Amino acid sequence: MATNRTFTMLKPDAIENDHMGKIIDMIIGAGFSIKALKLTQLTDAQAKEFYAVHAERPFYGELVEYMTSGPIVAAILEKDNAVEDFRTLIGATNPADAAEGTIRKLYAESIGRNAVHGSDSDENAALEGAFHFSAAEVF
Ligand code: IDP
Ligand code: MG
Repeated sequence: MATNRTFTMLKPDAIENDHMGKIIDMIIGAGFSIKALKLTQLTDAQAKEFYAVHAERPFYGELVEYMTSGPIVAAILEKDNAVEDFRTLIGATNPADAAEGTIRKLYAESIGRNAVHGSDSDENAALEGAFHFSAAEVF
């Protein structure tokens, strides 16, 4: 398993608010290289499966509705220490708690509509990347 890759989604609010280019620029500027990239929209079934770990949480329905509400950008990113460094770059889940200069501090609307996803482990990065991309789409 590649330990130097992570998976991200630019969420519907980021695309809707025209932050796609600025966020991708920040990601590349922070030293990540893009190994797969697509603009797509999650189906209800895909969003439910992707966030199945949160199925019992009170915000699950809201989360699935939001994540299917418009297009997202999905991407696989490569860098040394990719998972941890990307979580640092995006900041805390709630933008109110996110450090200055992080993607969520700059661009997230709220704890729910928080602009960007980042995998939380190497194992989940590999699973999430494979969920969104076929082998031929990954470089
Ligand atoms: P993370 O994205 O920082 O890893 P998680 O706890 O894994 O945060 O939650 C997944 C996603 O669920 C969050 O990014 C956010 O969009 C949504 N979410 C988390 N907590 C809440 C909440 O309290 N209210 C509404 N949505 C939430
Ligand atoms: Mg998470």
